[in-house]
Amino acid sequence: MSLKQYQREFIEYSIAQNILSFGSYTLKSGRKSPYFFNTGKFNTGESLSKIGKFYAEAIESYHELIYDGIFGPAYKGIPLASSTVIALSEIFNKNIPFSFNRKEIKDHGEGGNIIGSPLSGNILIIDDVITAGTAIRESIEIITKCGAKVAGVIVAVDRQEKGTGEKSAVQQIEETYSVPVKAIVNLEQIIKYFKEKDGYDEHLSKMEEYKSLYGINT
Ligand code: OMP
Repeated sequence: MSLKQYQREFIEYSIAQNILSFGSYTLKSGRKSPYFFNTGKFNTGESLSKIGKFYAEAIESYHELIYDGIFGPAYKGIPLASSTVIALSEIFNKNIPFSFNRKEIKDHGEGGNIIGSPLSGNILIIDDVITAGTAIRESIEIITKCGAKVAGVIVAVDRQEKGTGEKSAVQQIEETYSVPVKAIVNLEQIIKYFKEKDGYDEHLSKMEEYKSLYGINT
């Protein structure tokens, strides 16, 4: 699987900004990982503008993503999805409705847990990272409860890890809900990038070791 220009730029920018970092991290799943991708570090005007463009380019490149609206789950999905709809408008001239949820129950004022465009039609979920798929399943539930349909999911990084069985979380979600799940890049592509560059041998061997423990066969 060759890397497209925007995927290369995405990896380079993420490393330069320490958004993709290396060390020892305990994941939500309890697994200990030698790398972590933190979209919370897209925390300046420039970086949000860039991440919006990376998502928009990825969405445009996957023709199986057919959607009417975009949903960004609280909290990390909200700035990601808002940056993406801006990029879709400015670069691709597509004016896409956007909504997000609040985590807290609100019983006064405008009420309801969905803010922004009403959730209806085919909704594309934009989220940060997929590991075991728990966060994505929660978003799918929110959308279907509102009576809308999930058109697909796009994340920044697919870590390509086994879910509850031998299949990856992405494969399980695709099968269970019959929706496409895509990423700007996946672990295999990050590894490929490192193989092409000098100076990443240490990261590379740790990532490959981690992949052999928790990764799917790619
Ligand atoms: P799952 O719900 O297991 O798919 O894990 C995805 C969530 O884990 C993300 O929404 C993040 O909150 C967090 N996460 C990262 O942000 N970056 C990583 O590299 C790994 C994780 C993680 O904990 O698995």
